[in-house]
Amino acid sequence: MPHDPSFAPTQLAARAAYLLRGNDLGVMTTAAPLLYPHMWSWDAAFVAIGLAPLSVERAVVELDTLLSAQWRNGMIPHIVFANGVDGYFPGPARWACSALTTDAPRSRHTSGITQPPVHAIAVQRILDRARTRGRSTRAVAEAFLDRRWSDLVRWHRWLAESRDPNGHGRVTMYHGWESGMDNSPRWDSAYANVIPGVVPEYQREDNKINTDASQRPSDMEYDRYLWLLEEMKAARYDDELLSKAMSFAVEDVFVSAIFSVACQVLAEIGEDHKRPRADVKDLYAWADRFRSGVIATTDERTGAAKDYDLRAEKWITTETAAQFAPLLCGGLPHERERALLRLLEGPRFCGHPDLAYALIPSTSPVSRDFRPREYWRGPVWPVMTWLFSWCFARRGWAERSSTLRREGLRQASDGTFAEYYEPFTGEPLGSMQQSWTAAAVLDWLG
Ligand code: 9WN
Repeated sequence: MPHDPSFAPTQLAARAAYLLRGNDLGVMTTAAPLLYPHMWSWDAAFVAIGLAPLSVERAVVELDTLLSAQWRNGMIPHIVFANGVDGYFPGPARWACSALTTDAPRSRHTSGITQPPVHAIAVQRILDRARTRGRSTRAVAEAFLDRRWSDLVRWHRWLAESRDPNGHGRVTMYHGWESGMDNSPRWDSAYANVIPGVVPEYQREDNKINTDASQRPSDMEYDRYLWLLEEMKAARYDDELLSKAMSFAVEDVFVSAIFSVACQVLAEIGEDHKRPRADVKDLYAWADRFRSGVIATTDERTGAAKDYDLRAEKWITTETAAQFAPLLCGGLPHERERALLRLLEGPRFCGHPDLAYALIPSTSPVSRDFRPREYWRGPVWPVMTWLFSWCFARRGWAERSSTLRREGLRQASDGTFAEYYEPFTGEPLGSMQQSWTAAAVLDWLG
């Protein structure tokens, strides 16, 4: 009989736990050992979800570290830099946050942009795990909530106010990195209108670590990424100035759906744990506003969601996983929701006959933008599988949720814990030993 190279669940969970231990710097877990040697915001939330079944105490430390780098205006920055660690560009010197704004923390170096707000989901998972433990562990989770509740609400308030100043119910992003889906075809047209001025000289680090150029964004894309940093620095990271000055400004429908879910989750936690009524009320109101904002973008026939380019004043229609944003937060009329589920499960996405696993590719294999190896332009990202699977369970779609979990685990059973996978061959790509991939596996098996 041929040898099956895949790991059994207990072995896989043990390896995932070992990986997180290896990436642990003490109070923060690097997103990946070589490519990403610092703490990333949404990675940290997923890491906390993976740590929770191992140690609620350690999971709480992860979120505490992240929140201790929160900006004065409420923003959670997309990177919290590990002290004295080099090897990632752009690093603290290039961002220059604390030199440019008093909003940035003094005690930690951070980047000057944000990332998707999945943190309330992590808090929920920590509380879920704590409930199954002894009194002292439950007390650790409760104390965390006491300590950090107002910071979490402040974070959500910043997104609702500073990043949706006109009350559209959609979160505005000033950099593709803020979406977490850096080079998704979703952003191609908006980036085409970014004309880089003089970008101070720079050396990429990522392509020294991942030397296969077909797996990472191009140099042309990097020039734009770095130019946007210069625009932000010129505006001293000031929320109001950014909204006028940035040449890239998009309403991100996927982040908006995540935000709606996160507000709902946090409001429910607030109710359960007797937090201030005014906070809970605001959170429910934001959950509703952003759900409506997502639904307003959807196609009447298919239910597919769109992003909006504020600079070009144009809707952005692409065939990517972000089309399914309404499935995360709900709110579509019944028939339209069924149509969107058919799109998800049909041949343009999970039902494509050539897929190695029935999982959601970042870009549809039938789209002309599809590149099977190129980062957010095609590969399957395990952390996305986890997010959809968790949201589907919450929506009451147990079978859909467990199908994603089962397929996600089959994919991960190669034991590489890759950042992303080639959809047809199942080849692991990007960084190996990626923390959030291990975290997804631990939550599924925990
Ligand atoms: C830029 C850490 C991060 C993820 C993002 C992913 C990638 C960074 C990069 O890695 O982005 O933030 O250098 O490519 O796109 O979602 O949080 O894992």
